[in-house]
Amino acid sequence: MSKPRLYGIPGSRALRSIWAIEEIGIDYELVSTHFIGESKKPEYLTINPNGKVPALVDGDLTLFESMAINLYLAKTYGGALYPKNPADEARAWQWSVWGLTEIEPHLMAILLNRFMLPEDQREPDKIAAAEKGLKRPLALLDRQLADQPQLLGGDFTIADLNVAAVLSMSAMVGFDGVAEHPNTAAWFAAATSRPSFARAQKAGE
Ligand SMILES: N[C@@H](CCC(=O)N[C@@H](CS)C(=O)NCC(=O)O)C(=O)O
Repeated sequence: MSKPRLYGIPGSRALRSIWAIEEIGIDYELVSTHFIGESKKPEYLTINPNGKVPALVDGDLTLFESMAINLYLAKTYGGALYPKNPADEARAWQWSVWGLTEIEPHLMAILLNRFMLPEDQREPDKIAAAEKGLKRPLALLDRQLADQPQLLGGDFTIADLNVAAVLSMSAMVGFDGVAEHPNTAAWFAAATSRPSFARAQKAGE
């Protein structure tokens, strides 16, 4: 079987899946696909009809959505990165969905209103509301990490990678509120210090 092909660039949500595959350490091909322009070309739309990155092709499987890609990669190739018992497996799904629904929208609101929207459409109030909105999920993360170093216990798993990957947008959007939550800050620093994260950021260079 040919090696998995991942579509995207590190400067996008594809970083999450590049990080996962780098952490797993299997051979793969990164097909550089920019989210502006390239992701809307007809040949790419046959891979991801949403016109977004990342996407994965692995043998007969074509998959979109970063979290689904990461859970698949970890389960198929990731060894200990993927929890073996059903309860921990479900907790990995829980945290992955939680990162997308409870953290990402706030970081996106900051990104849009600080950098992406035309200047006359940016609303500072929305940045303030998003920063406030992040306090509760970050406090929850902090409690989860109070008595254990990783989200599911002692070992770094795909749950940690997925949530840390979503949170890694913080630097890009200029959000420094993670530092207010010491357990979260220590966990996040450890996760993003993994060599696989640095390799993912440079992938395709
Ligand atoms: N929920 C998706 C979001 C993917 C996404 O929005 N990717 C952006 C790049 S960061 C994109 O491709 N945008 C192109 C567009 O919206 O036209 C995931 O996590 O994979």
